[in-house]
This record gives sequence, structure tokens and C-alpha cells, in this order.
Amino acid sequence: MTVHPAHTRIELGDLRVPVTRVALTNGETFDRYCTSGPGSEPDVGLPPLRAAWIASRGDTASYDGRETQLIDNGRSAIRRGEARDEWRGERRRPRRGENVTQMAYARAGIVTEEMRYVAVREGCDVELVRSELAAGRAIIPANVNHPESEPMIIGRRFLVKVNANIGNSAVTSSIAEEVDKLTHAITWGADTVMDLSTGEDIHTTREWIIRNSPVPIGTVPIYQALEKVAGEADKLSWEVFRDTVIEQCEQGVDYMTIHAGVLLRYVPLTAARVTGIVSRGGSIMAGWCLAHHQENFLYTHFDELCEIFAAYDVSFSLGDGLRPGSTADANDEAQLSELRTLAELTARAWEHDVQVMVEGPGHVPLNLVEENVRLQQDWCHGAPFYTLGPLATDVAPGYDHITSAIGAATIAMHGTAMLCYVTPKEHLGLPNRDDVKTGVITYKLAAHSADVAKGHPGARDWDDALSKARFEFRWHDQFALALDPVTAESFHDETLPAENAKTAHFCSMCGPKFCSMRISQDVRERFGSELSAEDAALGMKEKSAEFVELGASVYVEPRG
Ligand code: IRN
Ligand code: FE2
Repeated sequence: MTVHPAHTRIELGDLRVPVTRVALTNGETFDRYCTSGPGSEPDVGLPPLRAAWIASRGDTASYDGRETQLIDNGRSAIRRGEARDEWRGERRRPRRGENVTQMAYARAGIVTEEMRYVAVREGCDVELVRSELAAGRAIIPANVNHPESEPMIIGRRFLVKVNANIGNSAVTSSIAEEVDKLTHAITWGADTVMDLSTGEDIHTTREWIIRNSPVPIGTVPIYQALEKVAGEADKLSWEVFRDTVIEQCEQGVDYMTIHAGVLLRYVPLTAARVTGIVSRGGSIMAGWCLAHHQENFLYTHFDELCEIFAAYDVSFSLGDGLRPGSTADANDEAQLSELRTLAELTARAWEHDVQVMVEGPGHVPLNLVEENVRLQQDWCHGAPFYTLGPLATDVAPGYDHITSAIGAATIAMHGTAMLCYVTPKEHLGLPNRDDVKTGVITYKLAAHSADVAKGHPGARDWDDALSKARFEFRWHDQFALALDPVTAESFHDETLPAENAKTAHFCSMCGPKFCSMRISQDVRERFGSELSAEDAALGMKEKSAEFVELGASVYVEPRG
């Protein structure tokens, strides 16, 4: 799906790496990173781009997915005839003893097709990709059972990425709506999508989302485990959780949030907080620890979890269950204690060659943002940081995409690798389709601002292309290059809808007489681009005289 007539998806080379090619009116083209995928019919799904790559590595074996597909609450939806009841393709499991992770290959010095693919996508050397993966400073979330995904990389040496959360809750929304939100999120540039569905039909909703997703899909499996024990946290067990994780591994989930750092002894540290525990997963695990007075089973069974993840190449997103939920609680002992445990778990996962990213806050005042990245990068040995905003202030419900994008741009500039979007509905309700778009656009601009600030190679080319179009009054090109062409064009057309206004040397903001860009161009034309300061001053003086002569009201003192 394209968002603008000047946009075409093209595929590069034998790996068919997608880019969005923007055709400009001056005959030039500009290529942009493309996340939207080739498009699919929801009930057919996407072609399995990576299937041959995965099979040719010879370390996984296929089996009939129908054997295990009908476990759990997917069954209820199928019985009611609401859902597709069959997995048409094959699923894969590791051959005994094989570790199929991108990290294992990278450490063995093997360059996979996935690595070559992301190198083309990022415009970098493939050795940078391999070495960052081997060191744990970057991850390619790519479950062997999600062959439809177009590989992407998360790490501070690469473009800053954006995750969009979708998913129904017990109260609203249907499967079709969630697939539609997925499509909408990737159309506007989401790099990964997390399905946070709760309530009924979690399994089936996720099946539809994964089969139609060209981007990695993340989940928080404790949500589904909780459904299986009728919502009573103290009934949870390692066994229920493990089976849920395996079910999701076999479906093709690429990364999972695991709240293994919420240790029993940290829970009391949240008692004096302004907002206590705000993480859903964190509060479930804290509740379980308190009810049983035992250590978090995600922590005590962590090595078993690593073995499962290694078998499918699922990446950890180590959850920040004790993240601050208000600026008052930022960087407190509860948060930092958990981070130390996440650092320990990162090292343990790496012993299994399992890929890891570490989740971060939340709500943090701007002066404390940098410290968050510094501590996470130091303690967690450079593992990618993945933060939720953070919100720089708590006072603007309804505008929290903005309060959080301020924090997100700042934290990404300091080295966060992926930003979890926040929509205008944050703290207020479930985001709808429009909120998804607003969240993605807001976070793409935060991420790109950080890329520019970091001096990421080539990042500013996009800004330069748009600025040139703006300066040369190529309105169509300005729209086509915009992050949101639809809104840019419609705002312009509110006052100047005529086609000839699309080449006019002004817009309705300043009107024809006072357009600074036009004046600068006139000056340039008269004196050439190598202007001396005196010539420029002279040019401006002449212009001033010209305007006054025309009766320019801006110079007239108000009367009366
Ligand atoms: C990202 C960073 N910190 C938290 N997140 C996201 O919050 C995480 O990836 C997932 O989408 C959601 C999990 O929320 P709870 O269960 O921690 O509230
Ligand atoms: Fe919050």
C-alpha cells in the first residue's frame, strides 16, 4: 500500500530488499527505508520470503503445524466458526542440539542472508552487521517460523527503530480491526509491531497478525498465560508459562517481553513511590512473588527459557516491570535494581547465543534521561536499549505522544536503539486506527531527529532533499518527501487548493509579498550564491524599498 502517488516500492538485488522510491518533479528520485511490505490479503497472508534461506541452513526440520496449532483459547474462536482453523504451511523445529539464532551464526563467523539483507537496507557494510550481532550490541529478531518477515536490525550503530503496540483488550476491538491496525502501522513506518492482545481469541488474533506481517512481531506471553489461569496471577506457574511460550514460538513470534527482573526483594522498593508499579507484566509478576513468597519463576527458570528461545531464534526483550510511571519515581532504587538484574540476565542469555534487548522507562524528566542510557549501556554490555518514550512530564494526558516523543528523541540521541511508541490515548484508552498513525508518525520524527543528531551516515539526506524542495517551491515534492504527505498536502490545500499554487513561490502563511524563501532566492539570483555580507545587506535593502513602495502594511504603524 502506498501513501502517495509519487511513492513506489521497489526491490533491490537478488535479496529483493524493499525501498520506497519517491519520484520528484525535477526528475530526481529519493529512496527511503520501507517497512510496509508487499501487501497481502488478510486471509491469505504474505509470501514466505525467508523460507528457502531457513530451510537451506539445514538446522531445522519441518513438521505439520496442525498438530499443535489448536491448543488453548484459539480453539474457542475456531469452534464458533469465527476464525480460520488451519495453518496451511509447515512449521519448523530445530534438529536436536542445534542453535539457530542469528547471534550463533554471527559468532561462528557465518554471514546469513538475513545479515546481507539488513546491510543493504541500512546501507552499511555486512561485517558491521555481523560483528555487532556477535557482540550482542544489535539483534535481528527473526523467528524461523515467521518466514514472511523482512529482516531488520536493532542496535545503536543502525537507524533508530520504532515499535507500535496494537492488540485488543477484553472490552473492545476485533481480529479484523487488529490486522487493519498492523497494516496501518507499517504503512506509516513502524519497524516492529507488538501484539498486546488480552481477552479471548489471543491465539487466533496473533496468527492473523503474524501471517500478514512483514515486520517482526513481539508479544508479552505472560498476558496469555494469565488468560489461561482465568486472570488469577497466583495460579500462574512455570509450566503454564512455558507452554504458552512454546505455543508462541511455534506460531512465529520474533521477540518476547519477559519480566524476569522483577525479583521478590525489589517489590517493597516500590511501596513509597508516587505511582507504584505501572507495568502490566511487572504487576502480574510482583503479585505472584508476593502471593507465593517465592522468587519470580521467570528468573529461576531463565536458562530453560534461553534454550527454548535458542531453538526458534526468538529474541528477549527483557521487560522493565519496575519502570517509573511518573517523573517523581524516575531513576529510583527499584528501577535501577531491576536494571542490574537485567544486566545479569543479558549475560546469561548470551551464553546461550540468544539475542537480547533491554527495556527501559517510562516517565523520566529530561535531565535524568542521559543517565538511563549510560547505566543501561555500561551495565548491560552494550545490549540494545528499547524504551517506552519516556514521557518528559506527567501533566498532559491527551498529548502523551508529544510528552513522550520529547523524551524519546533525547534518549535515542544518547544511544537508545528502538523506541516504543506512545499514542494520544496513553493513560486514557485503547488506541484506534488514527491514534496508531499519530503515534507512529510522532515516533518516526523522534527517531529520525535522533539519527540526524547522532550524525548517522546519510540520515540528513532526507532533510536536505525536503529542504531543497521547500526552497525551490516544489510543493509536490515537499509533500511526497514528507513523513506524512497526506496531512502536509491537505494543510496546504486548505487555503490554496488550486493546482497552480503547487508551483507558486509562496504559501498562505506569509503570502506572496513576504515569503522569506522567495526573497532569499531573488537575492541569490541577483548576486549569485557566493554572496558577500555587504551584497546581501544591499539586496535586502533594495527588497525593503520595493515592498514599502508596494504599500506593504507590515511596515505601517498602527493608527488610532
Ligand atoms: C518498552 C519499553 N518498556 C516497556 N515497553 C513496552 O511496554 C513493551 O515492549 C511492551 O510493548 C509493553 C509492556 O508493557 P508492560 O506489560 O510492561 O506494562
Ligand atoms: Fe505512564
